[in-house]
Amino acid sequence: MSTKPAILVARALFPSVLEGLQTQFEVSSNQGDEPYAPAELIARLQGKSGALITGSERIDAALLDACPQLKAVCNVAVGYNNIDVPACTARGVLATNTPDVLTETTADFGFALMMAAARRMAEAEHALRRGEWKRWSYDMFAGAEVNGSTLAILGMGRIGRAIARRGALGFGMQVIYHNRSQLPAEQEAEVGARYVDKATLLREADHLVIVLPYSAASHHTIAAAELAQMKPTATLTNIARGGVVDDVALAEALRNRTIAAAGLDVFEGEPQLHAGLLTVPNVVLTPHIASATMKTRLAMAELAAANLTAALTGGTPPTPINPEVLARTNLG
Ligand code: 8YV
Repeated sequence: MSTKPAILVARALFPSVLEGLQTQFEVSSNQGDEPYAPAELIARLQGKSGALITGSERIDAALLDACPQLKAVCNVAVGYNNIDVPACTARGVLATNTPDVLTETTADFGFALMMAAARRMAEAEHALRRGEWKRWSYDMFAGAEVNGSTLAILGMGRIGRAIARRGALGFGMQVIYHNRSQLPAEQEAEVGARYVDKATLLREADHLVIVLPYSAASHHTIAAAELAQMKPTATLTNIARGGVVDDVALAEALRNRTIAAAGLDVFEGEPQLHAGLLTVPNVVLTPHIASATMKTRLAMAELAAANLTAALTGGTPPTPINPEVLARTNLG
């Protein structure tokens, strides 16, 4: 019988990363395309010391109680609203995520999505595919100006700041932001970012980009009342989490032209989408791919594997979410 600790890899993984884990652990891995349903995840985790998971696998108190031998859950994602961190900490389970390695790639995508919404790229392409391009006109798919406009960022963490740099330094945008706390002066100075309250952010935004972590506190931070405060020419881009925006209210605001357009990579209840979003023309929709380049996805998987390996072999996990667990226990 193997003396290696047993781990579960919840989704099909890069072979190189899987092979690395197999040198240290007895690895069970999901070979299929489908994520495990919650009950199957619990069944598969029986006897496992660790798990390499994605943002789609929910780790809650009930799962942790059903898998008492679990020592570490390692997310291949920077966001970790799928993990009940206090429940992990209370049970001495280490949780880790993958910050930094995806920052620039995700910011690239957020900026591209904002530009696509502002310049009506998806709407224009769909019309072209339908054979509707017959002649030129001054206002044909005329969109909103990006260069020199006001970029409003909700959630000024690493990704928010990377988007701010793109806007300020590359496109001459004025950057305003709202965040739990104001940035240090030198970070604000880098892009000339101005801290404002939420009402000012909404009122002054030409392009609102949402990069806020999801939690009960940020649920529906943008709903009908907030959308009503925005300019009718403004765009909204969400690369954070679906629940931060009320998708029903957003679909309504797009239909009524309360705002001009939206770019959405994340949705409430994804992979299902609110039907209203599928029928309005002025929205660009992508399936949660802001971090999806092979280089970045590999870096995320490698970082998660490094966290898991360190956690179960007495090392120092590089990016723990609840490092207090390490101080209390000898996980190895
Ligand atoms: C992941 C993400 O691809 O890092 C995050 O928080 O949203 C994405 O980069 C997704 O969560 C799957 O793990």
